[in-house]
Amino acid sequence: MLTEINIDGMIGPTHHFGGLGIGNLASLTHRNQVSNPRQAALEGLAKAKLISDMGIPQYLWLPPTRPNRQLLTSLGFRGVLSEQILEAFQTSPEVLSAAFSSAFMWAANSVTVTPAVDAQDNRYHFTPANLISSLHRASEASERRNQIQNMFADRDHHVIHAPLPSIHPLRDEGAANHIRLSDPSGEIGFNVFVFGEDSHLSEHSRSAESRLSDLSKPIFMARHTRAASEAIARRHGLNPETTFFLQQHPKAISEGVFHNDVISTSHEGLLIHHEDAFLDADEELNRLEAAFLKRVGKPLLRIQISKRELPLLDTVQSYLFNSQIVSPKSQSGELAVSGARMVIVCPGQCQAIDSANRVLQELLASTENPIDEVRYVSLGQSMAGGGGPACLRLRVPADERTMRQLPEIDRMNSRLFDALSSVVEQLYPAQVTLANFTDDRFIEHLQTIELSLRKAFYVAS
Ligand code: SUG
Repeated sequence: MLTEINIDGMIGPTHHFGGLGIGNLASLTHRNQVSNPRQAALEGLAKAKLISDMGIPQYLWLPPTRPNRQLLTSLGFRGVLSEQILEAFQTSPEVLSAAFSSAFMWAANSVTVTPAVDAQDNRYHFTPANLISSLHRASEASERRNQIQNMFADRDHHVIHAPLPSIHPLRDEGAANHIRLSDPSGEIGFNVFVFGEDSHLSEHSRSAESRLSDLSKPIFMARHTRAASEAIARRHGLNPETTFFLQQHPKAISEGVFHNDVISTSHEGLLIHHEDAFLDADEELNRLEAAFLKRVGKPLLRIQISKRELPLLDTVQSYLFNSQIVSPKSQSGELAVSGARMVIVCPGQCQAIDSANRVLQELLASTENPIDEVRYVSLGQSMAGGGGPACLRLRVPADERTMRQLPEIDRMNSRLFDALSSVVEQLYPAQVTLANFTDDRFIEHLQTIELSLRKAFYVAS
């Protein structure tokens, strides 16, 4: 029996609106607006606590150090830190924004993980996402690799790969574009990789005709390639019979669906996706359904939401598909007190947008799916950067051996929640724009916050 654990990236004190998210309409719209890191972090903690209170083991990753001085230096900004910052502010504000990025909070982009039961070598495999589509996220790869190595430290059981090579045809955005479906025990798994671009490793290997006929390109650069997904499936040693590759619909990318988890969601044997999520996917979806039926003995529950029910615009504005579907557990691992088999944790926006609200009410009313309850969470600050509940978390299907070695200190509980909330309330700034980063006192204060957060983990454990 595998246990789904969630790991959230704690939102950092430099959370701001840099407008750097490629194809991400919320990020582009909020560019340069005043952010509120305090509210952002409290909202993120409250969401993680809600999941933990439903009996789902919930872990947290601390924010990495900001500013990322190495990035400033590598791009040629010289002098002491304050000089580097000032020059970047005056000449390349996007670089300054990248060096202060809090985008690590969207942990769904951290890594692709597959459990031991899926692999030929019977080991866990982790590939930290290279995130090379954007400057502000690419340096997360090495930071994340360290965090994953520390958290999954059983070297005989957990293989932590290097991120894929940093070349354009191998763009990888991690678990946001990976779906693992399974039977209720989690032991029989099906890995579905979703890519935005059907790229070739070398432009030369494409025929001239295929290049000329490629008129279906989205208006935004697709952030994830087929070549990246295939490389991950290969290095993780996955069984081709239970591994699937789907292409994101270019139309959806053009309308602001920059990751698959903005247009499809899944949990165990349930897959909910929009009609426009995938391009020419019938054959691969049929293969998936047939493989699921054969191995699990029950059909995959696949629910397709039409664009009549939920237009693409409302899909992107409500982030309905970025909801987290969870199976609540009581302390003893049984069904939680509310009796709900599955709970869908949705962004508050889903309540306000009529079409999304109707889709949710229909899902709840239908007896054909196990979703019995909806919980709305307020994540205004994260949503303004294009990240809903599911973006903020990485799911790992953990086996008993993994559960035993996970560091207790990183696990969310009431004590840790109180300790971190208190640091955030007392020390996190409530208003941030790029100009704040040029203030030396602000930079010093960031160090105080970093130390206080670390201390909170130790005190609470
Ligand atoms: O990569 N936003 C992130 C949001 C990531 C959402 N994750 C998932 N869908 N899983 C991104 O676009 C905004 C940064 C800014 O506004 O400068 C940002 O990076």
